[in-house]
Amino acid sequence: MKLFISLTSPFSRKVRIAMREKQLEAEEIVVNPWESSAELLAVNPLSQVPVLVTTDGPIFDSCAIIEYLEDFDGEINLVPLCGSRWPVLRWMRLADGITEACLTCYLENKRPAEQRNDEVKQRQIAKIERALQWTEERMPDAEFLLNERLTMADISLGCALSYLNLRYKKGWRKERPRLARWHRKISQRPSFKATEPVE
Ligand SMILES: N[C@@H](CCC(=O)N[C@@H](CS)C(=O)NCC(=O)O)C(=O)O
Repeated sequence: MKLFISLTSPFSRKVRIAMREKQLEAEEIVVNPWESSAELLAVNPLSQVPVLVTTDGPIFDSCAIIEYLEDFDGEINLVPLCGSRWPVLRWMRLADGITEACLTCYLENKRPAEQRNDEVKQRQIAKIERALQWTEERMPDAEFLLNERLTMADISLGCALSYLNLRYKKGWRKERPRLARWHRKISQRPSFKATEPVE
């Protein structure tokens, strides 16, 4: 399998960590999705990463790729089929929502000053702040968010928080000690260490 990624993309990182945790291998191809190279467009007309190229064709969108991988290898399961399935999916979507809001702010900040829309930015910041508060209030003392083992809930939230470290100027750690402690710990896993965002 081939995995098209960018080294700062939090969505790519979710898949890279999941593959390492599942002990699955893929050749990682680093691209800049904003450049829309012919190589990337050949596998994803949306010009986005991640894309997993499989014998079933290219699969894009990190959540669809995770589903594919769960189907491909059910041995190390990261999205349970029953039990905590819905809580895992809720955490996954919450974490992706934080990431999407932060990405929107980042893109807004990259526009020329006279074109930036402060209303758009403030709305995204409010989402991030509310979601972080929601999370802080629900952080367990345990190593993992659900069950006694790693799930996509942990991977998605860990990637979202690392992305905030990279792009969210306001910072988030000071007022959320439980979340900061949990993030420090999960970031020690080899799969997280091997995929830290690189500019
Ligand atoms: N929902 C998609 C989002 C993927 C995404 O937004 N990727 C960004 C990089 S972090 C990208 O490729 N952006 C380029 C573009 O949207 O043109 C997923 O979960 O994979």
